[in-house]
Amino acid sequence: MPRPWATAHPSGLYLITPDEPDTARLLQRVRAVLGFATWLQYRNKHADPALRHAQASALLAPCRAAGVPLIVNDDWRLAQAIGADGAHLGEDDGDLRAARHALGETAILGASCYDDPARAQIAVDAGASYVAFGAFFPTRSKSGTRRARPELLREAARLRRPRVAIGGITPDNAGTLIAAGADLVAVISGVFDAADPVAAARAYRACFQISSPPSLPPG
Ligand code: TZP
Ligand code: MG
Repeated sequence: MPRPWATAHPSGLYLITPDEPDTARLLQRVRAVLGFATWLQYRNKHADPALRHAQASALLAPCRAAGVPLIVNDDWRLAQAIGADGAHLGEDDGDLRAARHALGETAILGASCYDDPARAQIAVDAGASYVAFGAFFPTRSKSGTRRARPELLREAARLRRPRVAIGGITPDNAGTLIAAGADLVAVISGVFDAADPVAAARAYRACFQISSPPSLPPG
């Protein structure tokens, strides 16, 4: 019996929140562009646990209203506590198997795989429903990133999981990654630091309308 997250074919803009300390302002910024997103990830590297809980919780209602799954970065326990749709874990964020067990088989569970295809295979075996690679381009949103090549996305097709590309992605460079097999492009600054975030979000979306057949092989 296939699991729902294994057969879904998400594609488009995977929007990630900026480090916004003001919750009302965060909601305002997210609401303006949420309609262009396929998924939303709550990420705030500067907030304390109480603020992270409050902000993640506050995002649930607009996400539900827009039909956009909410994924919590770094902390599957927070995702579980607020009833989010999933979690995204990096190498310092604990055990994917434990997260899968706690969140259940329908949760979206993502793994940062950086530039490492072996890590992606291990993540899938441990229950990841999607794999994320990057940074593909220079970014100011995260320090110490490892540079990934678009070929990695091609090679990762064999995992038969949605492939997320991240890192310095703009509407101008997204096409290369989509052509290489990215199902979703994950973006912070390209939307939230844009002079016109709505126009920017629309432009990412358009990249997929131009060049995106479902890229997962039937299974
Ligand atoms: N992981 C790799 S690059 C990155 C993360 C979280 C930051 C992406 O942000 P931006 O602003 O879209 O480059
Ligand atoms: Mg993390």
